[in-house]
Amino acid sequence: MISIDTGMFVKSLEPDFCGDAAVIKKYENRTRCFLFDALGHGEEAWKSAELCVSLVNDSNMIDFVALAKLIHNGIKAKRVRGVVAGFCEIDHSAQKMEYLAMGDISIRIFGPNRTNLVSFPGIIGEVYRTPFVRKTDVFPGDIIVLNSDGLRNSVAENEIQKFLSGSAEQTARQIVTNFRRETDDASCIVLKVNK
Ligand SMILES: [Mn+2]
Repeated sequence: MISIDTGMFVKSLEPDFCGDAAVIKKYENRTRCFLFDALGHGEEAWKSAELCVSLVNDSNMIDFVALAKLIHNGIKAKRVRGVVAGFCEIDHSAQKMEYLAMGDISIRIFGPNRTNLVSFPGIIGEVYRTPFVRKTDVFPGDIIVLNSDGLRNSVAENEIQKFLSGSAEQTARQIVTNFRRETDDASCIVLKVNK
């Protein structure tokens, strides 16, 4: 049975409104996380991000395809901006992760089993085709990092390695602080898999 140390850090470009949002939910035997980046930044992007967070909070343990569709419909109904998003769920006893990402959200696994996970093309609320959930095994030592495009996409592996020690909270904060572009909101979720 694994345990998960979780951390997140979100840094908005403008003081009052952030168009990126991160949610982590812990259950007895599962950890779920959700990262959203609404198009652009500022108040209009913030409205979309807020809607996504409230939909996640209102829908306990909903499957990810249904959640993506729910958010797609919610955005269209409220006529707010589209979002890109990444969702992960780790089953602690099965040591498996399910994930779904749409658009420019990066999900990577660092550690001995270094992998870039695949995102579906599209924008939830705008250019939407039904995605599906993918699965992967997770192992103690894995560090799962989700981030928005507010971080430089050139973030090199050896550069990021320097920030992977310490708690998940510290890692998330350091990744955002060191790699944010400063032209967009920036966000990062870190899940550290422990024995
Ligand atoms: Mn962005």
